[in-house]
Amino acid sequence: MVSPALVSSLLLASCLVRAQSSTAAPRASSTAAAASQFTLPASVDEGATLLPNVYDPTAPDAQVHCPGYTASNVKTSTSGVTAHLTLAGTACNVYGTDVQDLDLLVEYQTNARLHVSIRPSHVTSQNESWYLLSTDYVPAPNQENGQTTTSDLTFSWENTSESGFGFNVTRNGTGEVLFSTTGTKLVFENQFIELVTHQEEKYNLYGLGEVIHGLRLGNNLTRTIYAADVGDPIDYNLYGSHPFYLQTKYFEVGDHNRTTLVTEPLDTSNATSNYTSLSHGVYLRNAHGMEVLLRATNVTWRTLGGSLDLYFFSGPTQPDVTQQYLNVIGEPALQNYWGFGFHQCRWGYQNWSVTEDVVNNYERFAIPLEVIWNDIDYMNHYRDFDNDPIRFNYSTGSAFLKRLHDRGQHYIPIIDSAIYVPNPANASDAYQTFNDGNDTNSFLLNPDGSLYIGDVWPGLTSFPDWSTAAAHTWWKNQLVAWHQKLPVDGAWIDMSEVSSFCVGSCGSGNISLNPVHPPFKLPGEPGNVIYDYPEGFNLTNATEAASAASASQSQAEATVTASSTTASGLTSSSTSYLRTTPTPGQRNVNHPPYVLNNVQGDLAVHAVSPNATHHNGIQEYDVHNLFGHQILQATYAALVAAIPGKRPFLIGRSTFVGSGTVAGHWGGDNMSKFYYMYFSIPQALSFSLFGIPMFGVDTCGFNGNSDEELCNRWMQLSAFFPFYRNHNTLSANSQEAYVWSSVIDATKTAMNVRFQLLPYLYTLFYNAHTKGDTVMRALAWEFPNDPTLADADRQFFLGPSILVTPVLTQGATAVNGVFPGLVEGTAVYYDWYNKTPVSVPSTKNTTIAAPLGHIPVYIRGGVVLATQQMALTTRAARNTSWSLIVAPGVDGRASGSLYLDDGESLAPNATKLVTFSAAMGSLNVTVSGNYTGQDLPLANLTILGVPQPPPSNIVRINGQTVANSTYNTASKTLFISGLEHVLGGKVWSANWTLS
Ligand code: MIG
Repeated sequence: MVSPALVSSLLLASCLVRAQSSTAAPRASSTAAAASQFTLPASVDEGATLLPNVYDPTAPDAQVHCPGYTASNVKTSTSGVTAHLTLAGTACNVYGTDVQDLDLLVEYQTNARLHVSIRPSHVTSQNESWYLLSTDYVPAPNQENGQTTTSDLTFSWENTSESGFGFNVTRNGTGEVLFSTTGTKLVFENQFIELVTHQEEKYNLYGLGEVIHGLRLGNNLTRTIYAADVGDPIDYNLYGSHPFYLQTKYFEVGDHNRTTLVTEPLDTSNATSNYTSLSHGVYLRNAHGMEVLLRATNVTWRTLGGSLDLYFFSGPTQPDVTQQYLNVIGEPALQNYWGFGFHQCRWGYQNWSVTEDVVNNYERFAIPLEVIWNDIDYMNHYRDFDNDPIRFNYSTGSAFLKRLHDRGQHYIPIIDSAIYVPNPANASDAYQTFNDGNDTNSFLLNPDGSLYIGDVWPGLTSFPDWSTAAAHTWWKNQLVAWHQKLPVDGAWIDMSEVSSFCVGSCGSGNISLNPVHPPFKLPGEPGNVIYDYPEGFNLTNATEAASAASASQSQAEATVTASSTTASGLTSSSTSYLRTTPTPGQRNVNHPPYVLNNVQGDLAVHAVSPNATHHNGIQEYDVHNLFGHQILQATYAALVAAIPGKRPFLIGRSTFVGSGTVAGHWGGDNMSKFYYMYFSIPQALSFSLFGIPMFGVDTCGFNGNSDEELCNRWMQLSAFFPFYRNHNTLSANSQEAYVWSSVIDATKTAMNVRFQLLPYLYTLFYNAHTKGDTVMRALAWEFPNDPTLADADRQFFLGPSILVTPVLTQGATAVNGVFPGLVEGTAVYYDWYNKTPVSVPSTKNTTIAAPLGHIPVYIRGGVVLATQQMALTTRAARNTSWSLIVAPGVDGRASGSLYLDDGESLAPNATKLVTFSAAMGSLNVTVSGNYTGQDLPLANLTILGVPQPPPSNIVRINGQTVANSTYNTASKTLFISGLEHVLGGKVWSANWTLS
């Protein structure tokens, strides 16, 4: 096994090369940098050497050592159960101090939602309240109309002499056991909770994010949940925390007892529709660092604190589970229409004119660009709410933003989570944002009540304390005041895990050194040049690849020499690990006895230390995973204050349960590699389950250089993700869509589809916001009766009706994919581009031609799509005339809906809902609502899959002849144009019927 500490140092090294102690390095992106800046030594960010518990052969097994609990005083009511749990023997104190007495509360909250809470009896809101996750931070749903007699689920329990108290959650009707702890011991300590559950072999779990992994989590994975600032390592903890899973069980039809689970890999060529599935969801409402151990026949939950606050959702389908979950945690925010336009960003647009050049280049090449972004380059020495006075001054910027706004374009800046602490010895270093926060007690503290000082880009920094109302007000005031100087259109929140580049409060005695340089080199600084390219770059760009490879080799040798003095011993067999043992009644928050498999090792590495203290007394240890969520909530409120009445555009890196109610998310620091392009799909689908549909990744890749082929494929793939942004790291080669001519064409081709589908995408978000529907969907969710789709994550549906089958590998000219239901005769598909029905293949897995520049996209039959046309901005696109595509399903019918409003008001005063239903040669359009802003002409209508020309080509609307139809024998489409004048050129102004 590779040492985890080494893994994390390698991960860091992929982007950030550690600087040697005390050598001054120039600032990569600030021309105003002080030449003689102090560089923090690399050692400031080195924590204790720890061996994760899951890899520690000497770690005690709590199931062996601990006594479990005994239930007593059990009371049953019509809506639930209460009981007392008492430690069933001598305390084991294995990774903390055992809690003697627990309260069990079981609530049948609704017929689909069961709540099981186990918490210490002695805890109150005053006394060790950290055991309970405050509803101020994360809502907890209440008892509604559920009853034991009508519930879909049943809770049962037992006391055994072997293991004490255990419980089962069973699905009524089928009798399936969904969750079972019986025969295992409950362990409940002040720094460690363990709940072991039984699973059938080859169980299908999804969710438990954030992680870079295939969609189906598999049966041998440790899912650590602890917010981490790290560049997208595979299978480790990452930025966000989502302790929720979806489980799907497949059965054979006719197996009414649901006794035989379908788990074997099935022969995909002849799978028939003789299967069915049932899904349920489990949510652990706990914000502590935790681990979910997925093993062959067990799933074990371990947390570093809090309580067991479990919610079970009965489904029985994935859409049901997601709706039930989002009903508890909050449905996703309705997005601005313009947020669905194309976004260009990079780290390294050094000033306003470089930034505006990018905008102009997009225009020059006639590629739509909706939003231009700036990274930390714009800041005055990396200080929030403070622009560099020379490179990004306010007057030039305001004039630029006015030009953008006049053209219907927008501007989004990054905002970092840490706040610079000015050097008290230097009056010219004054920073009002810090002073205001400090004066209002808005920052995190050391345990002794002094200011906690860490390190991020600007140097030594403080961190907002979101537990205080004052911090929210201060943050809002800062953003509002800054917005008056520069009318930005939204915010991009970074480093919110919350990141700090030194272990502990490293700056308390060192403020007079500020501003200091981080303890590593930024990309592009001497000794940290990017030589990495996508897979296959040596095949397509041999000469450039060869020189990059030799340069990269010499850099690697230099780096090894430079770091050997500090990194020695990391892999040596004599490594001594820090192991802590519990002290009765006390917690060790910096080094808890149970060691998570944290990607950064020590909990304080690249993060604010667990013993940082909030003004309400709570330690960071207990709320670490919430910082990223709370800064999004604070920023959402601040944006509403700065831009009244408008929906905030907000993207965050660290998210928690419920963040989708205020923000979207990007996938973080991926690499310019084909395999990261693949991972964007399971990452997006997981965020569908988490209720954060406004998701996209750094298109063309963040770390490393991109290339023409990868960027070509990726610009096309991301066009089908809700959040569509190209973003790049500092000093990597440019990768805007106009850099390569084939990418220009490929981008326009895919954007053309995206723009036509914008009204559909917007309607999907409306349904997500109002009902908890998903936007990007796994094939398994749309075809729950096909077990072969259980791990399908190289294709996806956008909503129910658009199937995307992208090329994800280098050098390919074709892609393998499935058309779910096509062979079985339960679905039909039409090629997006030529609208031709897809012919039924002889095998399920089909090879689809996909030369560079072509992304296969299909319409799944059964839908009526209302489309508009591509324009350079969504504002212009919203004013183009409409088209309708009628794509019949296997039964010859099609239906659809269209939601319209002004696209930006928080509470629109007028909306419109249009519904379509088509069958037997006629289409009914029903309109409700008062919004008239998109009552524009209908240009044409295309009916797909028409087997032969209709007997008459006369087209009537509301009985009146209006046009003729044209039949195309090759594509089997019926095309009707010349409809511009129907309904006076206002197609959604009234109901109508076409025949
Ligand atoms: O890792 O602000 O994920 O998108 O460009 C450096 C600089 C800090 C991390 C973000 C990335 C952003 C970068 N930031």
